[in-house]
Amino acid sequence: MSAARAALAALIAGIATVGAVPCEAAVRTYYIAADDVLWNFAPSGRDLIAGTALPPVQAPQLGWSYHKALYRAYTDGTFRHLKTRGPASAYLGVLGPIIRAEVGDTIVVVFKNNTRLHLSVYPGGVEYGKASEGAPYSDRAPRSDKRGGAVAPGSTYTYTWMVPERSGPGPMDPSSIVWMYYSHTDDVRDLNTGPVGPIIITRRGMARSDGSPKDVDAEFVTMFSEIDESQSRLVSENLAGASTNPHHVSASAPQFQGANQFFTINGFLFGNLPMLTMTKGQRVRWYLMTTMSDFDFHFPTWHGQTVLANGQRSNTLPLGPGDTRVADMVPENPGVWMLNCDLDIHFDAGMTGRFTVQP
Ligand SMILES: [Cu+2]
Repeated sequence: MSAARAALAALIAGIATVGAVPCEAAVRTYYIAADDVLWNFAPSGRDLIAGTALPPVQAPQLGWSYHKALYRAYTDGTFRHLKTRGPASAYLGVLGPIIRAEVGDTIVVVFKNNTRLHLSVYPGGVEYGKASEGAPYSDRAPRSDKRGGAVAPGSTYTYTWMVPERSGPGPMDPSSIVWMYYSHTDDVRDLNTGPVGPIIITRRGMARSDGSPKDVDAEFVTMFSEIDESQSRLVSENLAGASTNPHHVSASAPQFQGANQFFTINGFLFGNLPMLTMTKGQRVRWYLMTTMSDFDFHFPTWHGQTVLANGQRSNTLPLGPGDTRVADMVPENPGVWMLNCDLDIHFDAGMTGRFTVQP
């Protein structure tokens, strides 16, 4: 074979290889800590939907601020520098950082537990071995694989998750889908304590270098969640704190549970969700999540626009406990519009936010 023909053969072989593996698989590493954060459900002190003061705090409601254990992103494995959230991401609220990957990638989460509780990071949808499941239960796994299910206070643990085809969008899905990650050490109480975040997986060949889908201009993640502070693992801190319990409420007070349950969007009440801003004609993708309480039946409703979900047109979508959904919108109608849960009791309880469509 002549040198020229050999070079041509090598070139053709190279093209074939590139064709079979269109994108190089990436290892995406995230440094995420659980931190004790004093969280205010309505930081403006106002009902921004009604344009009035907040409803009065009625005992035995503690108030509007509670200690929560929240996932937060750090710049590196020293966990000295918190990654600050810009104004455009402030709406994520109680949600942990968005973990992204393209099908074929590997996700590494270095988790530091800065709280006094044993916590974990359990991921929905992706592929993991027992050492990276983040959920402790009787499963015949060796002791050496159990530490990730309940990471001790002050400890660091590394989870490795793979993203095979079955973790990415299905045939009817758009180019990216959402899963949840959350602490599964004490499943029910952990979610009321706080640590939860989104995992966005983009179809192979459809991701930008940061993992976001190429065919979308703006993405918003909203979690419609009942947060029951009476079931939080930090309830004793909240009862003991002068700033969280100024009126010295007792946990044995009648109606304590009902008075400290909140129906929130990303942990915000009464329109305090920071304004979501998009532009007319943009390709906007909404990722919707719920937590798993007995009352986590929600009906996200967009005013002024419509969405496409699984090829069907709607302006309201049903979500049951633990659901995740994706809805695509091309906003056409400029203005300030409400995003709310359409269930009456949740709407009345402040499960409302707003978004702006710029002309
Ligand atoms: Cu609702």
